[in-house]
Order: sequence, then structure tokens, then C-alpha cells
Amino acid sequence: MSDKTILRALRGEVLPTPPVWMMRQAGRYLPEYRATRAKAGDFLSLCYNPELAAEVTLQPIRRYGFDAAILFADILLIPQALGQELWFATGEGPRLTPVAGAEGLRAADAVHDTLSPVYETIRVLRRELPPQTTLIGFAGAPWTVATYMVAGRGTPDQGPAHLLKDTDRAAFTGLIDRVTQATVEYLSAQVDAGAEVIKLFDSWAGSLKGADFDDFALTPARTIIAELKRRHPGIPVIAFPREAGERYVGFARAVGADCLAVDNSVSPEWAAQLQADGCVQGNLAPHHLVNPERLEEETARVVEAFRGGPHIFNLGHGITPDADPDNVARMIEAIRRRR
Ligand code: 1CP
Repeated sequence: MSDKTILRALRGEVLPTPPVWMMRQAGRYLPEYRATRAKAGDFLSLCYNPELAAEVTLQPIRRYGFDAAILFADILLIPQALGQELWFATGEGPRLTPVAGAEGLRAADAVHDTLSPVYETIRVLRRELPPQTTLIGFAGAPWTVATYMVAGRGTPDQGPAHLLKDTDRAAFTGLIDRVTQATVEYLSAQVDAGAEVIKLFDSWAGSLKGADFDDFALTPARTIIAELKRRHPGIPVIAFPREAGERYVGFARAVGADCLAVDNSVSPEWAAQLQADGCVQGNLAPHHLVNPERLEEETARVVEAFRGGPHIFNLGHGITPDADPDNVARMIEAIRRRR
């Protein structure tokens, strides 16, 4: 069995110092990321260039020595691989030509035609990462991906997907099913290429209530994880149903995940109860890396709160472009100082 710290925490081991990585650790707060993106031309060219995507994945590992690297790609590559048009308007985020169901989309197993450069990035990374660093592959969860496919962009509440779900349940379910199957194919190929852990990002899970949460957050995650583990026995999975609140309770067990990632809308003291089901990842608020007045104190608070169970230190959401890179070093020092 591997002694990589992230894999040990995912197996349920309680370590004296929690392993650490950050969502969006390869990103715009790093000058070296901005330079490589400029060299690639634009964001999507960077995602589909294995040498440069591997380079930006490695940058935060070199700078900080994180315990995990996360593949550089985006959750919206799946809609593109299903045939939807995708582009990134500079400074404005993603744009897609909206869809209202699965009609016109390619078959799930056709996604490899578009996504094979991503698998190559993983193979490059497995050669180049330090031996103690774990490589995390990922995809968006079907609900979150579908919200962008239906709206054609990020919106304050992803209202268009809610409207389609409520007015044409059959069409919306067809879309969720297609994305679910495509995600299985994509993640399975990531594991074949060398991803050691898989994370499912359901950034908009918190907007689903009651039975909708069961149908569109819980059930698709369970389907994906079951099929992934059938094809790749023992592959560890981190689930992130962001802002699920009370629905975090029992989620990891219900979907078969090895680890539950929690956002910072819940306190670490409350979230520590979730360690009864296994490893928990989180949950420092990203703004402490912008305004560091309480950075050390809040970092210590997260470490202390989760000390009694398996824990991977992370932020509650992605680091923001206005964060100061020096504050990341201070955060890591504060974690490792506490052993
Ligand atoms: O360089 C740039 O201008 C692009 C900024 C950027 C980056 C660095 C985008 C556009 N995507 C990414 C990379 C990315 N996205 C990673 C790579 C690895 C890492 O974390 O370092 C990952 C895991 C994602 C995941 C992702 N993309 C999510 C889920 C997590 C989350 O943040 O909630 C979502 C919702 C997206 C969509 C997306 N891609 C990019 C943006 C700006 C957005 C959000 C759009 C919106 O809601 O308006």
C-alpha cells in the first residue's frame, strides 16, 4: 500500500499533521500561471496542451510542496466533448450555446476524441511529479455541469437549469443521464492514465432542495462512483456537494465516497461530526488568503477541529485571483508547525 499522505488520510488514517492542497491551486493568483496561460494563448488552449497543462499543475507543487496535485483542466470540457460549443470570454468566464436536453449531443463514449489530450497531461504528470505527491483527477458532478449547459454561462442562481428541471423533467433527466455516462467514461480514462484519486465537484448542489437533491446530486454521484469502483477497485473518491449544509450528513456513505469535502459555510467544529463516516476535506475560507489578519488563527482552528479524525486540509472553495501567494506559504507553515 502507498504511504503517500493523501492516500493514507483517504484510507481513514489520522495523521499528526493533515496533508494539504488547495482548490484552484494552479490559477491566476500565481504570476507563473499567468505567464504560461499567455504562452498558451487562451484558457482552453492551455487545457488541451499536455506539456503546458502539466507545467501549470506542477507550479504550485514546486512553490509550496503541496501533498496533492490536481490535474489542470475544467469541468466544462465534458459539454464540449459532447458537442456543445464552449468558449471563454476574457475576464467574463465560460460561454456555451445553451441546450434544453440531451438531443443533439454526442454519445457518452465519444468524449475521448476531444479529451485525449487531458489523459496525456496525466501521463506527463505521473512521470514528473515528486514521488510523495498524489495526483487528483476530477470532473464536475452532472447537476453542476448541466446548470452551465442549460444556462450557457455562470449565473447568480443557475435559474435556467432549475426552470428546465421543473418544467420538462424528462428532458432534464435525459441530459443528466447523458452527462452521468460521459463522466464515467472520462473519469475511468483518467484513472487508466494514472490519476490516483478522483474528485467530483458539485459546486451548485446547495441550490437543490428535498427530493431534487436526492435525484440530481445524490443519485448521479452514487452511479458514477459505483461504476468507477467497479472498473477500478479501490480508487479513492472525494465528493464535494458544495453548500449542502444539513445534507452533508450521511452524504459520503450514501454515494460511496471515501472523503467528503466541505465548504466554509459550515463551521469546522460542526463538520467534524462528518468524520464518523471517514475522511473530511476542508474548510478554510478563501478570503483569509486575501486579508491575512486572522489567517494563522483560523488555519489553526481548522486543524484543531478535525484533529480527532481523518482530515485533508483544504479551502472551503477555490483560492481567488486576488490572493497573495505569500499568504499560502504562511498557511502551510501554520499547518505544519502544529504537529
Ligand atoms: O485562467 C483563467 O482565466 C481561467 C480561470 C479558471 C481556472 C484556473 C477556470 C475557468 N477554470 C480553471 C481551472 C479549474 N477549474 C480547475 C483546475 C485545477 C485547480 O483547481 O487548480 C478545476 C478543478 C476547476 C473546476 C471548476 N470549473 C468548477 C468547480 C469548482 C468550483 O470552483 O466551484 C467550476 C464551477 C468551473 C467552471 C469555471 N471554469 C472557469 C471559471 C471562471 C468557472 C466558473 C464560472 C462561473 O460560475 O461563472
